[in-house]
Amino acid sequence: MEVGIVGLPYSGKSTLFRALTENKVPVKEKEINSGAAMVPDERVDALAKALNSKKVVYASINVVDMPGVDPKDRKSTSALLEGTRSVDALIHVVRAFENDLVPHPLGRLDPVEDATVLDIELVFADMEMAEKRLQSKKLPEEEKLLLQKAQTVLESERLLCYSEMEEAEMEMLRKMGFVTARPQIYVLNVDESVEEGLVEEFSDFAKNNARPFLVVDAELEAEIASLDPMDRQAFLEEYGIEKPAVVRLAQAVYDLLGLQSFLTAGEKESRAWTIRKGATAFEAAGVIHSDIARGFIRAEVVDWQDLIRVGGWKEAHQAGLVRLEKKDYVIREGDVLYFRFHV
Ligand SMILES: Nc1nc2c(ncn2[C@@H]2O[C@H](COP(=O)(O)OP(=O)(O)O)[C@@H](O)[C@H]2O)c(=O)[nH]1
Ligand SMILES: [Mg+2]
Repeated sequence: MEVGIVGLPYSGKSTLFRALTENKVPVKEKEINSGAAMVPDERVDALAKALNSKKVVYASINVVDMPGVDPKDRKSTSALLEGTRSVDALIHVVRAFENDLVPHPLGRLDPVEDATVLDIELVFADMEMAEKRLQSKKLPEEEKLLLQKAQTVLESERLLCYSEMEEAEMEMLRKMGFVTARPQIYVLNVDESVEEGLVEEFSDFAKNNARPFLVVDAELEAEIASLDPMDRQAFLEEYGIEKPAVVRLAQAVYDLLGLQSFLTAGEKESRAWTIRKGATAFEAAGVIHSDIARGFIRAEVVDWQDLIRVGGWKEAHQAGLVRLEKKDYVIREGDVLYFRFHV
């Protein structure tokens, strides 16, 4: 899974990227930065402790930090498109902090207006792409009709994803690289001096636009993310942050894209994996390895809390807590799976 961070220049995109990737990826200002964000998961930690796992592996999300879209410099949008080709969703960062050292590119603080300006820039970028594609000589009729339909939406200054386009059409447009065919999550980047009215106004705006919305202090979270993991919790608590941005954002992305996690646990490692909601045990096996899916016999399934309570697989079997499920079993959030397979 991959998400792309978009926004106006100096909204805090790279700062959020640093927070999400724990400052482990060097950031270049005018380039596309890409790296993995590990999603801390207390269930995995607890499983690893209970089962003495040698390794802990969290689910990860690939994050792409895009150069800022400058409304005064249209050329930058083509660079942006390059980075968004493969992403499943966009994190739309909106500036809500004052900082005299880094002036706002439009010289004022107005998150709602900024979000609207950026959306229009994305619409322009997609219009350009639609025009370019329509110029191609050997365009199949079906594709031409789809592109014209997309053009009509874009010309009315609407984003493809929030229009009457159907999901199958959207899927094709995403494959072609249209940036507005990707769903968005707003991140309002605040600092501690932000006025409540500003947050409320933006919250209403997000609701009206049917987009999930998080308030993040990116700079503070980037600083906390550079601390030793053991020290982070205390700082988060001190600043009244219940969960780090990466956890909140991952949850929002999962909800937005209809994803969930399943777990595996043993002596070797305890681990969280990402899968779509409604996925079967067979699909889960395939996420781990194609051989496990191919040779699938049965999945042993136990709830993570049950497994921790009894202390291991053997004990869980003895207590009758482990179910044997077939290929078509539908995975539930919190399931710990062990696959029996034969290749
Ligand atoms: N005061 C303040 N400064 C911030 C905050 N977030 C980012 N900045 C600063 O704003 C500048 C631009 O941030 P950056 O992440 O590079 O923005 P980008 O252009 O969107 O990638 C940097 O100097 C950051 O330190 C914030 O919440 N408060
Ligand atoms: Mg940047």
